[in-house]
Amino acid sequence: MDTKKIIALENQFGAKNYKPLDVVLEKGSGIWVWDVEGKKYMDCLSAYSAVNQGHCHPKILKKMASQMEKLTITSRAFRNNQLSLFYQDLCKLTHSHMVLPMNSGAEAVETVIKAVRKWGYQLKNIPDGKAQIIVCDNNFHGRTLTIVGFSSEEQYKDGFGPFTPGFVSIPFGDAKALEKAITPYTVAFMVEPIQGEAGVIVPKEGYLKKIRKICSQNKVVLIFDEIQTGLGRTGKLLAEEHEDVESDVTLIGKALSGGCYPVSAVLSNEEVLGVFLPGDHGSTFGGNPLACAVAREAVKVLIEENMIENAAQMGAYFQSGLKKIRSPLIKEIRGKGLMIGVELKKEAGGARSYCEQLMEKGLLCKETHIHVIRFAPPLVITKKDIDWALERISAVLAP
Ligand code: IF1
Repeated sequence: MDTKKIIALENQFGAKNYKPLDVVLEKGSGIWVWDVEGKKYMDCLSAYSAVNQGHCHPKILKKMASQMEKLTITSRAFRNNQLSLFYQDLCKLTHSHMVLPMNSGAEAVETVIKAVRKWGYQLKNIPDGKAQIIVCDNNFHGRTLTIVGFSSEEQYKDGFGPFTPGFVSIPFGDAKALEKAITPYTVAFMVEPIQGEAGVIVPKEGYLKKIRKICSQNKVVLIFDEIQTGLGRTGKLLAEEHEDVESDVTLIGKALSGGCYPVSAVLSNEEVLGVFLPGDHGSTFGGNPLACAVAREAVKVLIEENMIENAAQMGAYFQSGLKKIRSPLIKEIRGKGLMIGVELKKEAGGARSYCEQLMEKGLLCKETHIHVIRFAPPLVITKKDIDWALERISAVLAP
């Protein structure tokens, strides 16, 4: 089937909750993907950072295939021999004390919300039903009802209420606002170290340190949602390392499986995840041996193949190249490592049409928040690849 027919079929039977670029992909390797007509593209989105290790990484695939032939799922009614090793690997790597495995990012977020509420009732003696969690304006933490309920994006909520109470939202990057918002009922502050969906918003240096201090002083659990920023994307294993800060709980997902499988995890100190008792929480697929084996290999590859250092170096190179483009359309270039946003001026008329033009030239990327083009290629990208990308980006933005 050709591109047109496939799109028609999709439009006939599929729910319309997305408006993808009209490219139909069928193959991928490293930073490259191919459409059904055989046209080759550079992937500068990485499935929203789910394939940091590059498409179809041979070592991850090999591990997945071999585990698949042995055992794929046990449920948590029984133990499996991969889960404990997954725990051990993640704890060693991130200095966490306890791990809870889930599947999607949103599930990891839901999990931590339950955990910190229970923590607040048990360890902070908050009266039943009063626990409050502070989040940030323009956050993105997923699509479940509880999560969209504390989104500041009207479309994410419109028509889907009623929502879960118990959330307060403050401006991102404003430590004083956090101090002011804390009450005796506050159990946690949840924040992305760099806001992704909001348009790659990097807070001022020192913000993470300040919020760490405020949370500690007020006995508030600090939760970093590193589902997008984590696992090398910003040039560190976790973005919190840029400011040498340790959260109480960190959420990871997406690239945790190298894009092969949905795997997420709540990484925590002993106190927070320690509140869960048998029966309090769970998931049929969470912690299954296939997920654990794939995730262990995906993390191993990230480290052994120096992808994190490469993200730091290539990110700096990509950003400096973008800054050399003399375009009247560009308002600002920002980001960390290979999480890069190019904000266009209003006169440019929105980022979407530039993404479409880049697609024509063989480069796939996606607009976020109308005016921002996001560039987030797999972390295996080289200088030569970036030069190739910059040529096309400059042809589109500075014709
Ligand atoms: C979609 C954006 C990215 C996330 C953070 C939790 C989750 C996400 C920081 C939930 C998910 C996604 C989901 C995807 C688009 C997307 C996204 F454009 F919305 F902003 F990545 F940049 N925390 N992000 O970024 O994880 O449940 O999806 O596994 O289509 O909604 P999930």
